[in-house]
This record gives sequence, structure tokens and C-alpha cells, in this order.
Amino acid sequence: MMTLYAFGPALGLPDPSPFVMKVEVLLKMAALPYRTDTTGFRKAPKGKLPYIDDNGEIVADSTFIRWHLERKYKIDFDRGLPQERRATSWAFEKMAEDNLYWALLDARWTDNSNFARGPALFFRGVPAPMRPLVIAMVRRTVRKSLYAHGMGRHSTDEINALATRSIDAIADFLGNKPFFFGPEPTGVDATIFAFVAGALCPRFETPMRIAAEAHDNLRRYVGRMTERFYPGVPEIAGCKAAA
Ligand SMILES: N[C@@H](CCC(=O)N[C@@H](CS)C(=O)NCC(=O)O)C(=O)O
Repeated sequence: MMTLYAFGPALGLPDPSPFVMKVEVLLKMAALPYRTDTTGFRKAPKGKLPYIDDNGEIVADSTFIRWHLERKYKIDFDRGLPQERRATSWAFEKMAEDNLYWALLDARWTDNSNFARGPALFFRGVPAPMRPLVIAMVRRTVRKSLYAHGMGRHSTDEINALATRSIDAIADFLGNKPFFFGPEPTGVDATIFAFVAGALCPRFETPMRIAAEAHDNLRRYVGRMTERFYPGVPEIAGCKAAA
């Protein structure tokens, strides 16, 4: 059986990583059996989660995992979509993964009160005397990667403006449709759901969350995706009732 290396449920989300959530939803869409393993981070081939072990074949990165599933299991997550919509999917996915993600990371890791409510909890397993040191070291690494990406060079207001623009673009495109391209979910919904749920996560006080909450269609969408793909989970980002 396939193994998905994940962080595991946290912060009221199936996984704090939107990339892990994306892959989990893709696996559910494909109806492929899988198990999750939360002990794989140290062995991650690219130093990041998610990655999968598909009967000995290790595939890292959510996009390469998707392509692997499509190739090996002859799945087309964009079944029925014309080229133009496939192109739109790709553009929205990469906006979420390569821009919105960094604003999400900044909000969770650099703001002290959000950090205390969220990522700080990931360090509970570190012995107490060493914990502050380890936390400082990891937060420094996160700040460095934010700077290297470029997002970390902007002011907080600028980052929030970029994040809000992405959230608004998602909400405007979704409109009143049940899923991104109409009545049935396609591949892009795995990504968009994961990122919007992350933005709406009630654990954090962020302008990104305020921006997402201002769009009722996004809350309904997250509720609808939760009902479809996590029927056993009572709530994701408090949205199930909105569906
Ligand atoms: N491009 C990767 C991004 C994965 C990613 O950024 N994972 C983060 C968690 S959200 C991670 O594992 N970060 C750990 C680190 O950078 O040390 C994908 O699509 O899977």
C-alpha cells in the first residue's frame, strides 16, 4: 500500500501543510488506498513533506506526486477539462503554492502570537531546556527561506496585500460554482481547498483569514470539500456548517 509521509492532523486541519492536504485529497479523489506516516520528515528526499513511498518508488513534491499518480494509475484529475481550463488550473495552483504559501508561512511563523498559537506546538517533543534554542534556530531558518524566496523582503502590509489579492482572485473565480470548474471537483480543487482551509484556520489572527472570511463562497466551498473528502471530520476551519 502507498505511504504518504505527512505531519499529521494539527491546528484543526487534517495536516498543517497545505501541500500534504493537497496530496491527501488527490489520493482520495483517485480512490487509491494509502496510509499516512508522520515519522518521515528526517528522511525526506528534498527536506520537505509531502513525499510518498509507492511500493518502493519514492516520489517527493506534491506536483510530482500528482504526475506520478496520473502516469502510473492512468488517472486524469482534470478529466473533461479543455486545455484552457487546464492552463487556468496550473496558474491558480502555482499562485497558491509559490506566492500565497509564503504569505501563509510568514503569518504563522514570524508573528509572535500566531507562532505561539500554532507552530510552537510542533516543538512539544523537544526537551524543555533545549526547546527555546531549537525554536529560535528553526524560526531563523524559516525567516531566511522567506527572504530567499523574496516574500520576506516585503513589509507586513505588503505581504498582506499580496495574500488578500490571491484570496480575492480565488473567491472571484469560484463565484457561485460548487467547485472550481463547476459541479464536480477536479485536480485544482485539491490545492485550492488546502490553501483556503489553511488561510481560514481559526487558530490564527491574520489579515489573510479576514480576507477569506469576507467571502462567504469560500467558507461554503471549504465546507463542501470537507463533506466530500473528509466525511468523518466534523469541521475543517469551522466551515462544515456553511456548506
Ligand atoms: N513544492 C513542495 C513544497 C512542500 C513544502 O514546502 N513543505 C513544507 C511544509 S508546508 C515543508 O516540509 N517544510 C519543511 C522545511 O522547509 O524544512 C510541494 O509541492 O510538495
